[in-house]
Amino acid sequence: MTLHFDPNSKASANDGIFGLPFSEKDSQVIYLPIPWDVTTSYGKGTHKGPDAVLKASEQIDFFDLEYGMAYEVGLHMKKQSAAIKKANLQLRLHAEKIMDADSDSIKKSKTLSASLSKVNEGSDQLNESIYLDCKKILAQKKTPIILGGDHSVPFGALKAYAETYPNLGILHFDAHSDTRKAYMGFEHSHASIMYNAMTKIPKIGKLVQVGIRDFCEEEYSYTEKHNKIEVHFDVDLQRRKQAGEKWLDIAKEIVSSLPKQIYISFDIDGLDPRYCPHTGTPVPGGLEYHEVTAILAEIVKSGKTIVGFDLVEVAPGPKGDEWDANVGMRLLYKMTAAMLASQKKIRSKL
Ligand SMILES: [Mn+2]
Repeated sequence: MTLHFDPNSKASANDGIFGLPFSEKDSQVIYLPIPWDVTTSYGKGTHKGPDAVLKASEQIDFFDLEYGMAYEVGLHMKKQSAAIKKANLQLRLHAEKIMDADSDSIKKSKTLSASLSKVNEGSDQLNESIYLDCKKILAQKKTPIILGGDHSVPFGALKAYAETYPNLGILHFDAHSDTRKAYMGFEHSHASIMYNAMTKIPKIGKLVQVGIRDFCEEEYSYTEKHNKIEVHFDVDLQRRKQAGEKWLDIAKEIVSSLPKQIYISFDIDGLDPRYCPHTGTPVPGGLEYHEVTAILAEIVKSGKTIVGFDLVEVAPGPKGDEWDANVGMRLLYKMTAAMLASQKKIRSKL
């Protein structure tokens, strides 16, 4: 393939993600930007994440010491859907009314109940459209990557991947357990993604959570009792490090608990909040960037395959502050590279 750009010079996001000129047809990896944060309860702005990551992506240096030149297989980001953007803004207004009310008044008020139904129906529609998009791309033997948006958006992708890869393992990086049955009446909120995945997608083989440090008692007992869920709580990981255990050994243990085929669902707030100060619900503690990349490298070395992933909850700071988006786009590129290396589509240097 002829590339009309110089990988050694600065890229421009006007050409495409990471400044790459690939069309969808010429690409192996298709990023789906989803500007959606309807049920985000605390910080808002993650619907602006995909744009911010795209803009920041012109800062990338393609050469990666661990994985070489990952871009060569073709990386392409689709255009954002205007319909999703519009639905997000409209449904947010309904969701805000619900968030301001208590559960009794929602039940009693017809307007509020109608608003809640609208939000739930809108979420179902989003899930269905992402599911169909992912199925289509997977059928072409390509890899759809969801770029959120809040953590409700990958549900359709999880379903499509679980149908494609039997006994799929989900590796979930997050500060939050995300296993609430429903959050404020929202059936598909960012706080329920893994509950929904494990109850509504029975084909998922296992869920391994890493960095978890914010959850309610109900979530704790749900994950403790569930025989397909394994949780590596942040406090336990920290304690083991403090006692002198090597992170590499911990990383190997995490990888060994996963099935052969792995989908990564990455909430940026799994990282220490200094990497993502503007994300919706930051929590102190969390993973170092290099602790994450060590886990990725261990997956590649283990011979297991990262079949796909998502990156969610990246939210840009005020104008001029590119830090959150910068970390997000580097993680996006790193995960893409590790995934392609694990699929043997590029040659790993590990
Ligand atoms: Mn989270």
